Formats: sequence, C-alpha cells, structure tokens
Amino acid sequence: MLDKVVIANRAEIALRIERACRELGIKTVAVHSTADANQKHVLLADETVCIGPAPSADSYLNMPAIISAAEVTDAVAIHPGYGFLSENADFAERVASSGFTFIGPPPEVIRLLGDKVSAIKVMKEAGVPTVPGSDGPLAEDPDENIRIARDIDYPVIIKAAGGGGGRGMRVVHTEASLLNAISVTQAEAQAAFGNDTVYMEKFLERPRHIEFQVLADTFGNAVHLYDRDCSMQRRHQKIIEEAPAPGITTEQRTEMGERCAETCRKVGYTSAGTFEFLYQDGQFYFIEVNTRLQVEHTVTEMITGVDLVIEQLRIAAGEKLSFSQEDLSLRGHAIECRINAENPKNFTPSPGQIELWHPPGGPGIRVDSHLYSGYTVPPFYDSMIAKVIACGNNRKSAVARMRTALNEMVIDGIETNIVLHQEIFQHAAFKAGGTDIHYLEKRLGL
Ligand code: MV4
Repeated sequence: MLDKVVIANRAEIALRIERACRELGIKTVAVHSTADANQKHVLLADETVCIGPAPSADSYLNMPAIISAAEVTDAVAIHPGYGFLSENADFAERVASSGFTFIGPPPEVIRLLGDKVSAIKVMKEAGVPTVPGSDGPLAEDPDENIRIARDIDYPVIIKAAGGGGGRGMRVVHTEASLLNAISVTQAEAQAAFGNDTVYMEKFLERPRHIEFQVLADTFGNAVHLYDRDCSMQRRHQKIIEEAPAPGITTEQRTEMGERCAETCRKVGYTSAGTFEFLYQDGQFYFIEVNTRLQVEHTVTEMITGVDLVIEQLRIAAGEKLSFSQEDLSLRGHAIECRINAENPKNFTPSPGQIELWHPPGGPGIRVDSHLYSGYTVPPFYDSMIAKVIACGNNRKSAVARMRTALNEMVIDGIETNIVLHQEIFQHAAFKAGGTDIHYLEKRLGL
C-alpha cells in the first residue's frame, strides 16, 4: 500500500480522503492555505504544510508548492480531490515526472477525454450515442457551418472543446445569429481555455443530466457502478443528486454502463471517472467525461457498498480491482443534498463562524462535512460546507429519511440553503422523480 499521501484539496473532500487513507493505514499530509490552518482535516492530519496565501491561485492551484510539500514530507502520492488541479493534465504530468503517483488517470488520458471533441470521437467509435452535431470541430467555413446547422435543425448549441460544466457554450435559435455566435464562442474559448476549437450540437430543450460512475485499474480491468441523476441544479451548480436515476430501465442502465467501462479499457483509463449524458425522450446522449472523483460519488457508494476513494488509493498502489462487474449489484436508493453557506433566497455567500453544528443521524444517514462548532467558513472558496446523504431500500424511504435529517440538522451562525432543500422535498415533481435540468431554475422563478 502507499506509505504517505498528500491531500491537495480542502474542506469535506480533504477530510473524506484523509479518512480513507487512515482506514488503509496510509499516512497523510494536509497541504493548506493560510486561511485553512484550522480546518478539521488539517488538525487531524499526520503532517501539515502551508502552501500559500488564501487565494486558490497562490495555494491550491500552486503546482510547485504542492509538489514541494510532497518532497519535503517524503510522500509517495498526491490525491487532487475534485476541482482545483484534479483535471489538470499538466499537473498530473509534473507530479509523475517529480517521482510521485498522481491519484487519477494518466495525463494523456486526462488530455484525451478532457478535450470534449476528442472525447465525443472516442465514444462515437465505441458505439455510444452522442448528440447529433458537427462531426468534430467547426472549420472556418461559414457556408459549411450554416449547412451543418440546417442539417441538425435549430436550435443548436455551440460548445468549446476546452469548456465543460457550463462554461464556453452558446445556444443559437436562428440562422441569422449563427456565425456571430460561433465567433464569439471561439473568442471566449481562446481567452478562457487557450483553445478556440468549437463544435456544434443539436440543443436538447428538456434533458435530464445522468452520469455513469466507472472504476478502472492499471491491469485493464474496468467496471461501471451504475448511474446518478444530477438534474436538480442551478446555474450549473448541482444541489441534489441521487442514485440510481429514476425511471431508467435495467437494460438501458446495463447497456450504457458497460459501454463506459469498455471505453475505459480501450483508452487506458485508470482510477475513478464519470461519463456524463443528457437523457431526453428515453434516449441517452453522451456529452463529456469528468476524469476525477466527483462531489456526488457518495450516492454511488451508498447503493453499491463500494468505497470509491479506497478503490482509488488501491488502484494507485498498483492493486488489481478486487471485484468484477458480476460482483456488483445495485441496492436501494440514495440522495445527496449539498448544504451551502449562502443566502437561500438570493444565493449570495454567507461565510462566518459556526456557532452551533448538530449533524443529523439515524438509519441510512451519512454526513460528509468538515464543520465543527467554532469553525469559521472562510470567504475565499466554494460555499459547500456539508453533504447530507440519505439512503433506503427505495426512493420513497430515502426521501423520507432525508426530510427528517434536514429537520434535525442545526447550523447556527451563518445562513445556509437547508430551507431551500426542505422546500424542494415538498415539491410533487421532486417526489415523483425524473425532473429535467431546468426544473429548479423555473420553479424558483429565475
Ligand atoms: C447541452 C444542453 C442541451 N443540448 N448540450 C451544460 C454544461 C455542460 N456539461 C453541458 N451542458 C449542456 N449541454 C446539448 N446538446 C444543455 C446543457 C445544460 C446543462 C447540462 C447539464 C446540467 C445542467 C445544464 C444546465 C444548462 C444547460
């Protein structure tokens, strides 16, 4: 097993990774900014290294500082968590060339799948359905681009190959606005990602966001761990996720999941990963891959009994996957609520000191959080302060347990979105399951 791991992240996920390391007897190094010296995982880590001032650009995104921390502590591997450097192929490469193990896929696989044009090409070749669209990047040929859009039929969406998570895209409803939309998206993509490659897809008007979890080892073994529905979102920020996605047939689930695992084998994917799809009118359309552990990995853990972070650590240590697809089964239902330090009406961040923290509990409740009474939520980072996960034998039971958990939980001293969750759990459409990606924003009147 790995001897010592640097946890290159903060907050709940850093604590989550630290706990997995502890379970496996791995020593931990918490690297943190000056604003995060009092975080729970820092206080509990075997060793700590301050890597810079509060702004992420100077600390959690500071590659030399993180790699130096691994050097001075004699660590053997770096876990990037999610966000920050987790999908940065250059970082993965620098970690490896400095003699450490990057806990994630190889840099060239991050590069291949991180570029959405090449990811779509790979998936198409593997027989996975993709959104009707341009076959690859758009060329500098106005007539050709007009013809492609006519073929697809409006509305279409122009997306940047380097984008993702809602950045670098533009919906086009009429031919009159097509060429300008392409140039503007190209210019924005060049400025934001240093890559002006754009492509075109049919714009799906009422899709759900469904994703498949995979795990792959360094021996060419890959499995899928079913799907999650992440449609309950606002401005590309997921608020509630669940597994499995309501209303998907076993046949479809198995078919899509196996295609994802197959793609992993084909491209040499290792570690945990997620294949994102849009789902509309009974059809799946692949859109992009997340080459990292995700916030919502927890709901998959609850329905499969697999600890994804422990599996990542084992895979990074060179172990073979200890189970095959046939050993896996889907049991019950799990839902996650992301608890944010924010005003529940206008969503402005609400940092500050936690006066009181009473996490919920009871059967089927899991709380992943770095909070403690007296902790101060700093204003510099993401506002997520806790994840409450409820599972049960079926969706109805998970929903009932979550409602109780939301009512039990107390966070005093700052504003949170707990009341928003309580409201959503009253909605008939949410109770029915299967709402689309626009449901929440419409319902909130945004
Ligand atoms: C789309 C789409 C409709 N049609 N592609 C947004 C983020 C990125 N992951 C892909 N996104 C979308 N791509 C086609 N062809 C609608 C979205 C989209 C969306 C997708 C998932 C979750 C939330 C979303 C919110 C708005 C738009």
